Amino acid sequence: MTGERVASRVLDAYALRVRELKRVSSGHINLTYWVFADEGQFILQRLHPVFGPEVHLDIEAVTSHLAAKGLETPRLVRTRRGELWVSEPDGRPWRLLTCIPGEVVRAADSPARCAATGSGLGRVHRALWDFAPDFVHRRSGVHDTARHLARLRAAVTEHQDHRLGGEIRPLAAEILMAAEGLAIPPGLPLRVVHGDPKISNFVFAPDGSVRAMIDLDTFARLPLPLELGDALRSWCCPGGEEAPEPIKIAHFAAAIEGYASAIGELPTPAERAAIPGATALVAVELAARFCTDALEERYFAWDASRFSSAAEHNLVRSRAQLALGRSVLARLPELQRLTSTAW
Ligand code: GN1
Ligand code: MG
Repeated sequence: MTGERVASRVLDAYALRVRELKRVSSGHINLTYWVFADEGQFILQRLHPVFGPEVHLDIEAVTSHLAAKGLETPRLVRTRRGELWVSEPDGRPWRLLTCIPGEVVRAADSPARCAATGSGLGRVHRALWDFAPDFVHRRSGVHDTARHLARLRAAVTEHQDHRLGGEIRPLAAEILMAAEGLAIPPGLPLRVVHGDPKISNFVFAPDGSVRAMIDLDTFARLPLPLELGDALRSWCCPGGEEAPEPIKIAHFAAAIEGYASAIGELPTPAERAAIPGATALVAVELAARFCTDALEERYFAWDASRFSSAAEHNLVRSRAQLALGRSVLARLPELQRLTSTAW
């Protein structure tokens, strides 16, 4: 059965009069549809196997907390039977979310955009600072860099005869070299954070401010610099995630100022100081993940209208993230100065 037919069957579980269903293709992970109903607009998603259905209990807890603190957030819509998700016969969970109207962008187009996004992320972190959820769903090793690198090494060994091996192998070697010595200081506290704060996971209001964060499957306790590093590696490249461009310093400065002004004195000096290094770390780690997927072709969604295979697309993404990570390392003292003056 096509995704669309399963999607409309899943919608029968909800008390909605559906008018139209449209595929949304921007995410790399979950299959997503935009639902137009008499009752309003919604987002219907089939969960990627990397997440278990119990993640919805966490989403419900986090979004209740955010809403109680006055923040806008998508909320899970319960089925007619009061359930938070629907299990399909194919075994894959689906869920329906309210839709936050606004603009979603694939790249941060200006320092002002970065300042607004920094302030939006800071507000979310601040609202979650005193929140102590018992997360039911745990996706371990999200930023276990050593494990991502080990996977890349194993994939290189396993896929010796890959048709793009001549391009992928040297790139893998460069990634492994760039990753050497990259780490955040040990012993940093764990904070409740979004877990995937890339630019396309924010919804903007017409005045440019952040209305809400979306893609709520990844909330977790993480060292704060890794969350910020993931954010900044995404926000500080106006060409987008696939452009092999160096980090944009003006974007970084605006982002970190926006974040600092919203979060205030909550992060410790050690957490703040680790942010620039973590930005390089997450970029190189993501380069490794994309490179592994260039060999394995099984994890990230890819765009068949622009590339002839997952390998080609992930190779481009991997190169871009490596270039970004290297440029962060080259400008580290400057980024550290900007970070310390932001607070
Ligand atoms: C994935 O689902 P999406 O596209 O928002 C990935 C993130 C990566 C990101 C890179 C669960 O996020 O970890 O940083 O792609 N999500 C998962 O664009 O692996
Ligand atoms: Mg997303």
